[in-house]
Parts: sequence; C-alpha cells; structure tokens
Amino acid sequence: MSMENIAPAISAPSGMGENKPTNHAVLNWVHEVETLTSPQNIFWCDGSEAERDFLVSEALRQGVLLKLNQQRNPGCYLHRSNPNDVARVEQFTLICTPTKEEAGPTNHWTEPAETYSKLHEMLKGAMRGRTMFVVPYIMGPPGAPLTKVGFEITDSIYVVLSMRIMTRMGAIANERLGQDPEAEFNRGVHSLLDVSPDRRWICHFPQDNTIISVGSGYGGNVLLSKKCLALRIASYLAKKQGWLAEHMLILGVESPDGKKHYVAAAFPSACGKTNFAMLIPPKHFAGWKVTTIGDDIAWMEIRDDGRLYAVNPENGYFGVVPGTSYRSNANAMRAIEHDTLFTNVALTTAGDPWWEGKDGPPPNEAIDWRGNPWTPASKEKGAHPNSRFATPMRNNPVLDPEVEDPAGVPISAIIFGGRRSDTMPLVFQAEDWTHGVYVGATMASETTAAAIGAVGHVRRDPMAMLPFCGYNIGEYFRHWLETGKRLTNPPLIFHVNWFRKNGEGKFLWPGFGENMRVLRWIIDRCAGRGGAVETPIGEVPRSEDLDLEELPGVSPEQVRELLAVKSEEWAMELQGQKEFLASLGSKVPKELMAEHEKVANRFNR
Ligand code: OXD
Ligand code: MN
Repeated sequence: MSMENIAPAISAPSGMGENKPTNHAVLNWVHEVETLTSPQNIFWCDGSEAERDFLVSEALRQGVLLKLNQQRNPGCYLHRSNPNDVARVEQFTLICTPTKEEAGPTNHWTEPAETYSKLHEMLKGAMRGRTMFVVPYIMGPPGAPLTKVGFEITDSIYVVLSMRIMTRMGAIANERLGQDPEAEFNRGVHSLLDVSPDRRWICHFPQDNTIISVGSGYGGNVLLSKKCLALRIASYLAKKQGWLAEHMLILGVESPDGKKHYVAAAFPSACGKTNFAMLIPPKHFAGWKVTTIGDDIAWMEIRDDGRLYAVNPENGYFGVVPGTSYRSNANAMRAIEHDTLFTNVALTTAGDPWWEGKDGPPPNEAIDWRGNPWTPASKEKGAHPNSRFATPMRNNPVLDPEVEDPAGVPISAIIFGGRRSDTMPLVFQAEDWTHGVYVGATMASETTAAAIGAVGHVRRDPMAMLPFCGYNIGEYFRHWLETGKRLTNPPLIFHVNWFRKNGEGKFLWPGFGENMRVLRWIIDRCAGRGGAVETPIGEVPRSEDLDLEELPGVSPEQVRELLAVKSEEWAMELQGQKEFLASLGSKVPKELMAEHEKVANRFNR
C-alpha cells in the first residue's frame, strides 16, 4: 500500500535523541514496535530545552508548525490539523477488555486479540521513512504515591512537543520506573498513518495498561497521557487499586481570613472547567483568592484522616480557545501569551493567533484554521470551535503553590455540573454521599464541539465520565459508593448549572468570575455556615443565602428563576434519570435506584 509520507524522518545532531531507558521491559516493547512499524530511526526524548528547540525548528521546516509573531507571542506556534481530524472520535474509541460486559453499556467494545491483530496489520511498516519518537513521562507530582509512568511512541513531532507541555517528560520517568521489568508503566503507541477517518481508532487495553491510537493527529486522540491514560486506563487502575481518577478540575479558594478550601468539579468537555479553575473573583470579593491545581483531571485517594486528597496528574492545560478573552478569563489569556502551542486557530496578517470571542474587533483579514483567506464577512468561523491551546501550567498566574505536593490537597467539596437551559437550579447540595453519587451518575449536559457529533442536545454524562470511563459504568458507580464508605470525613457534594436560560433563550446568570458567588456559598456550607432550604432535589440557597451584592444586571426575578425547582420540569427530569439508569443494565447499584425513589417521593409528599 502506498502512503504519502506526512511525517518525514528527521536526523538528530549527535548527542541528541539518545535518552535510551535502561528498563528491559521498555526496551523490549520499543523493539517490538520498531520491528512492526519499520521507522527510519528512533529518537529517544529527554525533555530538554535543546531538544525542544531542535524539534521546533524541524517542525517549522516541515510545516507542522507555523511561527507566530515572536515579539508579541514569544515561544508560540500554530499547528493546523487535517480538517477531517479536529475533535475526539467517541465512536472510534474502543475499550478492549476480555469480555464486553467489563467494558459495559457506555463503551464501544471489541475483543482484544482480534483488535491487536487488526491494529498490528495497520501499523505494519507504518513508520517507514519516519522517525519513531519515544516519549517517557510521568503523570502526577514527582514523588507522589499516585504518580504513574508512561511511554508514548509516536511518529508525530507535534505530539512530542505537546507531550512536553502536558506531562513531566524525560529522564524523570526513567528514574521513577527503575530497573524492575515487572514495574507498572503504560505502553502507548501512536501513529498518524495517513490521517484517514477510515483508519482512525483509539484503542485501550486496560488489562495490559496499553493504548494504541492510529490515524489521528488531534490532541484528545493522540496525547495518550490525557484522556487515554489519565482517565480511561487510570479509572480502571483506580478501581483495582482503591482510588479515583476523575474528569475534574481542582481549585483552591482562600477567604480574606486566610482559610483555604479545595474543591474538585466535574463538568463535561467544553463546559468551562478551565475558566472555573482560573476564576478571578469580582471586585466585591476583595481579599478572596482562587488558585488552580488542575483544569481537567483529578486523581484522588483517601488518606489516614479519612479525607479525600487530590493531585493533578498533568503538567499543562489543553484548553478550548474560542471565547477566551481578558473579560472571560484574563488568567488564561496571560498564560497563553507565551510558550503556547495553538491548534486550529486563525492567523492574522501581523502573525497573531485569533479566534472568535477574543478581545477587540476581529481582524479585517486573516487566514482561517484551514489555511484559507478569511474576513469578518466569511461564512466560516476563523478558528475551529474546538481549536485549542496547549500551555504549561507554570504559565498560569494563579497556579496553586501546593500543585507539586506529593500528598495532594484535601478536597472539601465535589461539584457536578452541566450545560442545562432549564430544570437545573444554579446550585444545590446533595443530602449525603450516596445522594451525591446519584446526582453525579444522572447528570446531563448539552453536547459541545469537543467531540464529533451533534452539538446542543442533552445527553446524560455520568460524572462527566461518559467518554472516559475505562470499564463498566455500573461498576464505576459501585466504586464511588464503596469509596464513600471508606471516607470518614467525606467532601460535600453539589450540583451547579451556569447555563439556565429564560423564556426568551437568554442566559440568566453572567457566569465566569461571578461564579465566585456560588463558590462562596459552597465554601460556607463546607464550613458549617450558609443557609439553604430543603427541596426534593436537595438543599438550595435562598436568594438571601447568596452574596449577590454589586451584581448589576441580575434582577431578583432572575435570581428566583435561577434557583427555582419546578415540579413539571423535574417530573420529566426524574423520568429521564430513571430511564438512563435502567438502560445501563444490571451492574448499576440498587442503592442508586433507591435514591431515585427517595427524590421522586419527596416530590409527592
Ligand atoms: C478535553 C475534553 O479536551 O474533555 O479536555 O475533550
Ligand atoms: Mn476534558
């Protein structure tokens, strides 16, 4: 089969690309992949700056990266993906457990041996004329008990440069792994092949701690550390090893009296996790500080004090660009001013990146994400709706000082949330852990551009893990319930909705920094303060329980609407929740159906 070589081999200067690990299990596996894929050469990455500079220069030469205006955007580059390859592909994402039942009703499953053999067929000779990069990395703070080692083999320079931002990459991984050939590490193999949608598969083999991804160059499909390892494989390992791997941001909130709480929040893709994690409190909240531990993934375990502690396994943020502005997220804007890799944004004639929702007027002319001329009159968007930045977490001006703490940070509250035009109040608190698990298990959100498929229809997305749980979702709920039993000092559980609309389809809540008002109520509840009323769905603040001072443009009527629990809407919602749980089969814990009954009965009282 002939295939255009979209990733021609590079030749490294001597002394570079030679960071060969010494663990024999790694060497044997790399050798197997080499034999299969027949690359022209192997580049063993060390994560150094010299290596980055060399790879950037090669990527520029090959057109994989375009240089942005270096005066105004130092260290920033633009990558354009193949227009057929711009988001995660859930229908081609497979969980290959020995039985279909282990993957469960929410995953696409194929049989492992057969899948390996199909993938090996596709990978045969796939790296001919290409360089095979071996990327060693760790997920989690150095020295943390939860930290995991992974290796990604790839034929994409863009992947290497992105992994350098998103993970702690290089010698640190070889050191952590050591010499023991039995030591746990993740094997990730990625090849662009010819970036054809017909041969695009993202395959997970949880029992083998192995990922094989072919035919894509888009971040979520190919930065194997992130969705593939840190969520799908990690969720499986977490269940086996007694911890939690979750699609959650982690933030710290410090009140003016110096008391600090950490909260973890699960929202589906492209629902504002990065914005929430970097929230800037409004003026009215002078003295309050919000700091970021992570913007997408939390690994959490119980410590001796019976509390849940979280670390962010990642080292950078892979955020949605459109809509990011100094108004919506000034911290993100400052983070992406330098040393950032943009994918699929527009390019101005001055060499700046541009996207819909950026501050200021749109440029009179630009090149769109596909590389075509663009003006404000164009029908197409300048930047793809799922265009992304990859930026080191060190760029974040409000990075939490404890982000490297191997012990993690204690979690006071867990927040679930989604994009819902109706039904869901701005915030409510679950009765207890089990009810909270029910709230998370049945949460729903309107779909976004983060995955291929229709945008804007409500889908149930349990704990925001629907596309990311690496095993049977019923067992996953069971694991959450079991974890609750082991927590003597559990976090409180909340649900939020920033996206409720009025009858005219206008958002009722300003969101962004003003979400601080909700966060404050949550923290008050954790501290044993903060009023609420009992409703059938849980405890909801009255408007006087929220600090709404200096919030122009939100009328008392709007606040009532935001906090309303309407029984007509909830009759439908509860029906939907019940049907959803029922559709997930016999592994769903009976306790969750019992929670459903409890809520339904409270409406009937
Ligand atoms: C992401 C996603 O990229 O959830 O974080 O899709
Ligand atoms: Mn995500």
